Amino acid sequence: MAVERTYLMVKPDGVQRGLCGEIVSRFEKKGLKIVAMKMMKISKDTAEFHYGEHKGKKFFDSLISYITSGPVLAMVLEGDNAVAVCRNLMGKTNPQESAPGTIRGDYCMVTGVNIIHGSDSVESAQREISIFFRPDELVEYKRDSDKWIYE
Ligand code: D4T
Repeated sequence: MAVERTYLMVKPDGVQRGLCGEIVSRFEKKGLKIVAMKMMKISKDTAEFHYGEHKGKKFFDSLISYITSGPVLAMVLEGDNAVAVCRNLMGKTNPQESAPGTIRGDYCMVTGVNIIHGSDSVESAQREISIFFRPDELVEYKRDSDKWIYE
């Protein structure tokens, strides 16, 4: 097993549309373990740092105003190969290319308002978790159902 942690965030459109429960439920039902979760409003500085790799691109300003436009639901999920598993559950960045059955495939229409963020590598996950959570907010616990989820 390659147990990983990944950073997921229901974006402001998902919160406003009342889809937090539905989205969290999909990850839970799949078998991912919730290690941390909180509602927060992201400051402009933090948003620009988080999305630093996109600075200078034409969509950067609208991306920052969108992600800071309302509260987000931030979470850390853990599981075998969690980064890739969560990206698969989310679907492609462009919701019109996301497969039905994925979160973006089922719940949104355009890239600029695409409902959820998820880390794209283990390195990004470590960076993003440290931006949004203090170490003491990550909860260590044994989950009894793991023996029914993993061989
Ligand atoms: P995030 O980071 O939000 O999970 O999205 P992805 O990992 O799936 O995609 P990304 O980093 O390439 O893009 C980050 C963010 O920018 C928005 N975006 C992206 C946009 O508004 N227009 C665009 O052309 C692209 C490529 C959507 C997600």
